[in-house]
Amino acid sequence: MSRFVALTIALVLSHVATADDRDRFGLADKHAPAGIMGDHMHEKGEWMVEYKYMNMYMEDNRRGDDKVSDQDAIGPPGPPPGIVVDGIQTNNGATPTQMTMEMHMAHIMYGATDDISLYTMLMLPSLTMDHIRGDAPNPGGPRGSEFTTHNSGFGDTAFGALVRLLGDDDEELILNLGCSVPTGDIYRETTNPSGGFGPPQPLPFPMRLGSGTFNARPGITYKRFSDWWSWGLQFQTDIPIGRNYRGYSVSDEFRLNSWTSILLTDKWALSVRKEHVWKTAFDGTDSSANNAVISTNVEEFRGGYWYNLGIGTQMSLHGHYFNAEIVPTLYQNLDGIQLETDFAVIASWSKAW
Ligand SMILES: [Cu+2]
Repeated sequence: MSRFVALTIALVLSHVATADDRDRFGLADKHAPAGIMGDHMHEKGEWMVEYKYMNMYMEDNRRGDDKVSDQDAIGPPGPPPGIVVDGIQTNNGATPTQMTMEMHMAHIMYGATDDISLYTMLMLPSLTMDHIRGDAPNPGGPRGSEFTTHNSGFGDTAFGALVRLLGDDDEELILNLGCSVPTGDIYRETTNPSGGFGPPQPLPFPMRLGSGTFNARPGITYKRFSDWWSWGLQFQTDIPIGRNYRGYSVSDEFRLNSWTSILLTDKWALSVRKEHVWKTAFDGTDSSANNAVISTNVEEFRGGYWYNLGIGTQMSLHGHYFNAEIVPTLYQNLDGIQLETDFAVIASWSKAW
């Protein structure tokens, strides 16, 4: 009997010891879901490299939170520039009908101290937009004919420092002192709208690779860890400083995220995330916006509110970390007329040493 008691005590003690020895910040939920950045620290001297991929799909136009047919998005036949419907200018020369925004990201992190991690992120966007033509003078084709534009290259480069303000065994508060530098090209021309016949036109706002400004990107993250689950809350901003050389600045952007991750095992987690996104209109006027014939050239048509849901999984496999998420947009209310966001997929591989 005493042997049984001794064995039981030994087993309980060993289990407690295991639970205590378990590095709670090193399990499958050590990073937030794939759509989140600036959420975790590295200990002094530790490096991390990550490749992250995102693809966002946008199809059909929306005015406020109402869907608009392609024909209504073009607007009634008439001379450019544009026709006002319900107080809102529509397209006239052409309308976008679909866009895919692909992004390749290279992310490097380094633990400068146990409470300060430095990071940088290189972005390679690849943007494709399909359109149909209106009835403005279109040497490229008649009303209803289609054309596609494409752009890719370096985007803006993000870097900054994450500072741990609070941290113990089960919670963390992390301040993100982030910024971006304007390495992305904001002026490229195309003759696709006119089928190669007309003069080159600058690509419109959503097809540009960067903001053209230095941006401040402060953010703050709170995380709480339990034995088999964790949750987090993050407020992250992206605010252009001044105006770019073409005379405008992109949206101020604010994101509020909350998420919960559940550990199925120490190496495999599932997550649910809710995201609110607010964007303001662009400021200033683009000196190259020679027409307002298409909604994607209008500074006032860049703002809005989006509510996204993220369903994700994180996995730790032989020192490699995988993070994937599918993010449908559940609600959106867009300023003016814009392409609506349908969903995004985000996936990453990372390794720390
Ligand atoms: Cu990291």
